[in-house]
Amino acid sequence: MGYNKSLASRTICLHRFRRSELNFFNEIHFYANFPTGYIMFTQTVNGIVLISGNITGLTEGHHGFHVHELADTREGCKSMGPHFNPGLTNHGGPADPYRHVGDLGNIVAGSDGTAHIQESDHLITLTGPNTIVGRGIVVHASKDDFGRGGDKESLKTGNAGGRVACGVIGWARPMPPIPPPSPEKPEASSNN
Ligand SMILES: [Cu+2]
Ligand SMILES: [Zn+2]
Repeated sequence: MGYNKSLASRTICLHRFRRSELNFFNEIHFYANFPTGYIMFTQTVNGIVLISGNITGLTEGHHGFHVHELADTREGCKSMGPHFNPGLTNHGGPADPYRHVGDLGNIVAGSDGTAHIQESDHLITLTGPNTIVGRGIVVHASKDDFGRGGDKESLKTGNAGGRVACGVIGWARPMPPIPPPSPEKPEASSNN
């Protein structure tokens, strides 16, 4: 990973993804593959934020990937509120001229259920009014249609479906990306 050379400051965020709504039965049923991983956000000197990490335990295919307004996990990922949208615009894709600040598009999991994330964004920041620190990062069940779905919900959420994993965005020391914990042993980290 070559991002250290472009670090503006010690501004890496670290996330722990976690299945949002567990009950006893689906906990057992999906035990070996609930979504887990870390995402690092690194702000560079030119303001671009690099996004890197791996998330395992997903279903194959596209998953909407957004910064949501709140870091509130009292009701799992549900209480993280809507997409982070300080400009009060419609939902869009990451490359669209009008979009929510939190609209980071889709991540794509392969047949092994792992999404390798290595991208950048020009709108989110780790400082100032568009800061994502203290907010939530959410992975959805379905593909984000970038507001092109032709219905009201598309302009709000991209019809990305349920929230399958989320994490609180907070400060972390600069460090190389941490390999996600083995999905075979989720009980070691499921009690905090
Ligand atoms: Cu979302
Ligand atoms: Zn959005």
